[in-house]
Amino acid sequence: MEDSNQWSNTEVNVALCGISGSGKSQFINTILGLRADDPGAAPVDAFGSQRTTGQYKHPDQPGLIFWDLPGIGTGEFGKDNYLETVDFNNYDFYLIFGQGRFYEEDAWLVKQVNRR
Ligand SMILES: Nc1nc2c(ncn2[C@@H]2O[C@H](COP(=O)(O)OP(=O)(O)OP(=O)(O)O)[C@@H](O)[C@H]2O)c(=O)[nH]1
Ligand SMILES: [Mg+2]
Repeated sequence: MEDSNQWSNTEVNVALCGISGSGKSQFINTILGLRADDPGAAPVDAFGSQRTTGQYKHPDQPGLIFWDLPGIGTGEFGKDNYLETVDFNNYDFYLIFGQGRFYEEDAWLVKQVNRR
């Protein structure tokens, strides 16, 4: 019989993308059961924007890895340099976070994910 837990030995890389301030880092902390000021928590910021990608392993499923990407559309990361900067091709799943309205960046991200 096939081992029904086989999936848990497989590495799954989940990219969290979306505009700055949409709650990507906060979502990771919620999944990990951390508060923003706990050690190992993803930095959450009301005003600034994140510049680097963070890697967070699920505590119970180390093969499940969340990648906290910098926000798109901050001026620093626009459509021209975002994909290369965040290694957009290198993930298995993509979660697109939106905030308030459906922006041009959201539509563009959907298109990029569909292409892959
Ligand atoms: N009310 C509310 N505020 C939230 C929620 N998620 C995040 N925030 C707040 O929104 C702000 C930005 O959250 P972050 O998680 O840092 O957003 P981000 O998408 O990681 O932003 P960048 O790293 O700049 O791309 C913080 O002040 C959070 O406390 C939510 O679900 N509800
Ligand atoms: Mg962030």
